[in-house]
Amino acid sequence: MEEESPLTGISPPGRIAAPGEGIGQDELALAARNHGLPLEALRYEVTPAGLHYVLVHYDIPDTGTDSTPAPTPWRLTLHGRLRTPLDLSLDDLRALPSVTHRVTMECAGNGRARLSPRPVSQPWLVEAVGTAEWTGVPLRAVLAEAGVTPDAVEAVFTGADHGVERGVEQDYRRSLPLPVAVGADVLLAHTMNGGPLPPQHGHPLRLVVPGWYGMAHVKWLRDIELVDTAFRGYQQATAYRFRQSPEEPGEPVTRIAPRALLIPPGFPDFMSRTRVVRPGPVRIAGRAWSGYGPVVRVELSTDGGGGWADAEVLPQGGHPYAWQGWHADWTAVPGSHTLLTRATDASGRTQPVQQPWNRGGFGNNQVQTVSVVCR
Ligand SMILES: Nc1nc2c(c(=O)[nH]1)N[C@H]1C(S)=C(S)[C@@H](COP(=O)(O)O)O[C@H]1N2
Ligand SMILES: [Mo]
Repeated sequence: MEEESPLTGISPPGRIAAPGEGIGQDELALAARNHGLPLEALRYEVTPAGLHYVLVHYDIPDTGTDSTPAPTPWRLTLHGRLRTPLDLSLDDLRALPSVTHRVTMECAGNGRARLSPRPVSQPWLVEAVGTAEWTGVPLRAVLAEAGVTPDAVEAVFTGADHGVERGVEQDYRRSLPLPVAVGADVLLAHTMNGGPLPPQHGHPLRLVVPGWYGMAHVKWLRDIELVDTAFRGYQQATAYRFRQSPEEPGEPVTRIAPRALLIPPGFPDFMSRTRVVRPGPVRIAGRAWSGYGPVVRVELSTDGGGGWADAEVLPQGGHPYAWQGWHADWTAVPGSHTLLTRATDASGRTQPVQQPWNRGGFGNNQVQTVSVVCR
């Protein structure tokens, strides 16, 4: 594995915004590159690929598209603690038996921009989510072919993208504990929603780790190394840890905390995004998901969190890693209203009304609030 070499003076250390400090040009530049799911697109059970949220740390690497071949043919290498290292082409992978999983993916930084004080990074509100049908080869089948040796403890996944982050030059690289990597549903995905992966979603191959936050789903996947000690790279040991202070090692970010989102009803005001609805019955619908099992309860508040009523939650319908639809009926009366929704999953995890603050702004599943004017 390549060394991560320190570099100074390029990107500032992780920073917390001062009280009242607005979104800066640096955050705006990230937000303009990395788009969220327009909330009205929650109407689609499977998100059309172009509406799925996008998060790219560095640049989209030149791995070609379906119609434009890459400058160098793409290969996937598997090496390290394996009996038989493998070097596979896309055709090799496409020739293997494939499966399809419908997976809701969410960025671990979703909700970050709502935190106070705000960790300065990609400033998501609540929209860093999408659901796609990923088709590919189960990773465990390829690992079985290569023969993992008994001393292997983790699999390290490397993307074709390269950049520098807080002074550390690196390829985007993340690991999974071996028991997770050989889980039945972890995929080497070459197909998204029935077509080739779009460039921004990892063309031609990405890892899909159902139930885990987005950072684990390594895009433009070119290398898998089986290692006998825990990987300590930047995206594992420095980033994606739950920490209150920069000194502590922190806990790793792994599975997706529960969240419900509602499709903002009525029509929006252009700048404030405040919704306008007419008096009378309004159906409120949305989606809810968790990386810890099915969502068993969704509640809606139409008075800013004073009272909560149960919504009807649709069953998972054979897709254990996809969001579930829900709906509730509301009778709107003239005036201003604040809608809130929260999900509870089968493990008993739910969403806080108050923010769960940490330095990286990870896993913030504080409830969504939507301002509505009825007129
Ligand atoms: N190689 C590589 N893989 C990556 C990233 C990246 O920057 N480079 N970003 C990760 C993060 S933080 C997220 S949230 C998801 C986003 O996947 P999407 O853009 O397909 O929605 O990809 C993950 N995989
Ligand atoms: Mo992310």
